[in-house]
Formats: sequence, C-alpha cells, structure tokens
Amino acid sequence: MHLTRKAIAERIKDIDVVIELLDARLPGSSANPMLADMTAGKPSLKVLNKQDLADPERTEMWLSHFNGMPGVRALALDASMVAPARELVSACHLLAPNRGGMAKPMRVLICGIPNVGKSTLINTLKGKRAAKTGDEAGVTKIEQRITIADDFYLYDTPGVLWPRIIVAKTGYNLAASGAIGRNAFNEEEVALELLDYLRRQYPSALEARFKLTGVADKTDEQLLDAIGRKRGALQGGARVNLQKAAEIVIHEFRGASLGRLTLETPHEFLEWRAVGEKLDAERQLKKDAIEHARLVRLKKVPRPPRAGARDSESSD
Ligand SMILES: Nc1nc2c(ncn2[C@@H]2O[C@H](COP(=O)(O)OP(=O)(O)OP(=O)(O)O)[C@@H](O)[C@H]2O)c(=O)[nH]1
Ligand SMILES: [Mg+2]
Repeated sequence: MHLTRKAIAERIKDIDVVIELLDARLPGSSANPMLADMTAGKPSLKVLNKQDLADPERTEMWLSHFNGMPGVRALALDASMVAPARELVSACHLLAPNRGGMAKPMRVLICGIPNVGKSTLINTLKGKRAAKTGDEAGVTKIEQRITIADDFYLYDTPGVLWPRIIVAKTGYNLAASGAIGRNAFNEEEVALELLDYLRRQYPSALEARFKLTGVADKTDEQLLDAIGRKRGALQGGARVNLQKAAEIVIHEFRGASLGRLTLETPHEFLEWRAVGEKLDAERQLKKDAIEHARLVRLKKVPRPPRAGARDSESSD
C-alpha cells in the first residue's frame, strides 16, 4: 500500500492530467482522501464510472456537487462504452492544451480504488485488451503504460485504498462495491449495513427483488433472515445460513439485480465524513495523551504542573 502511494507520487511528477476513477454508486467513499495532496497543481478529472449500475438521479447530484468545487471537473460514464470514453481524450486536451505532438506527448495517469474499472476504461480507449481486467480487487499488479496514439499515453495503476479509513460507512460501502478483497471483510456485517441503507432509501427495490413486504419496518437482521428463507439458504433444519444469505445480498447488489442503486448522496457523505473526522480527532487526542504520559513516566518530557500548584517563578 505504502509502495503504491510512493509509486503514484513519483509518477505524478511527469504527468499532465490525472484521471481519478470513482465508483458512481459511492462517489464520496471511493475518492482517495490522500490523492488531493499528491496531485496538487495537476489538472485533474473525476470520472464517475459504472454509471450503468448507479441511480441516474443521484449521479446527476454528484456531478453537480463535484463540478461546483473550484478546480474540479467531473463526468460520468460506463467504461465499456466507446463514445463517452473518447470524450475523455478531448477533456484531457482541454485541461493540458500545451501538450500533444510527438515532442510533447500527453501523459495521463488513471488512478482509483481496486476494481473500479481503470483497466477496462483503458482497454476501451485502446480498442483492444491491452490491460488485464477482472471482477475482483487487485487485478492490476504493476503500473503499465499504454499508447493510445503516438502522442497520447495512458498509465494504468494498481488500485489503491488508503491506510486508515476513518468514515465507518465508507468501509462498508467499499466492501459492498467489491473494492476490498474477499477475505478482508465480514460479509454478514457488510450485508446488514447494506440492507439497513437500502430498506430506508430503496425499500421497493428490495421488496420487488426478494418478494417481501413491509421491509422498511423490519430490522436489518429480520430482513437478512427473510431473504435467506426466500432463497433457501438454510442449514440444520429451518435455520438460515446467514453467511450464504449475506453473500446473496452483496452479489445481487454488485450485479445491479436490485436495480440501479447509489449508496450515498453528497449531503449524506459530508455528514458521515464530519462524524468520522471528529471521532478520529478524539481518538488521536487520547493516543497523544497516553503517549505523553508514557514519556513523562520515562522522564523524557517534564511532568506538567499539577492543577492549582503555585508557579514559583512568576509569583516571585
Ligand atoms: N457494469 C460495469 N462494469 C464495469 C465497468 N467498468 C468496469 N467494470 C467491471 O468491473 C470489474 C473490474 O474492472 P477492472 O477494469 O479490472 O478494474 P480495475 O480498476 O483495473 O481493478 P484493479 O486492477 O483490481 O485495481 C470488471 O469485471 C469489469 O468488467 C462499468 O462501467 N460498468
Ligand atoms: Mg486494473
């Protein structure tokens, strides 16, 4: 992880435009918070990919949100469609008008979380399978340069997640989307979080797909149990195999069998992030206090004056 960050930071020096691929179903959670610092000063483009799986109304909300931010340009696409992908090439020329021609080829870096569609987009632009793709996180292992035209290079990079995900919901949404490797999260926990959101925001999608009624009034656990029963995910008599039920929910969300759904609005995401940042700051303060106490014990820093103790120097 650290190496990839270093590799990107190193590569960015010689890059003209950075394209950050986001997942249109979780545009806030799929944005790398470290990237803004690393790409500072470079023209950059946010691309909401997999828009064919996302709620179109919400995709519009996110595009307005991003395009309203200073210095940010965003567009949405489906990485397998040629015409919209080609628009990216023109967008890069607009962002770096002084690049082009054999002497000054355009160098574009495509980065984003694992499994978001970076290699697929590159293959679409190239017109053939130049980069390896696959429906799991971590398919691209090393950076690869692909020549789109004599004066246009694309750099495919391995997907990157950041070391500390401080927004709880972001972790769950990344796992639900397929950005986190199979054994690195608990399916049952992720499915319950997903159901919690969907039963509030998209109850009819759940009802239609799993032939259920009144999902908004059920608890997440009741809902997972009901889905398991409907799908025959049973074990030892009439008990539901919750692991299997969870896998069904996640799988059907990923394949858009539940419809085109988006797991966050700009407003929700900003709220979750504010809470996450506050909790993280509190955690950090506690950690600092513990570390300070340790250093005091080791006599590496002076003991702080006790509250109420007289300050002999200033009072004399
Ligand atoms: N429905 C849909 N699927 C897509 C889209 N783009 C990519 N995919 C699928 O998503 C999966 C991951 O695509 P890749 O191109 O391998 O993703 P990547 O970002 O290169 O992934 P890593 O190399 O693992 O970081 C593949 O199964 C693709 O077919 C899209 O716009 N819509
Ligand atoms: Mg890849």
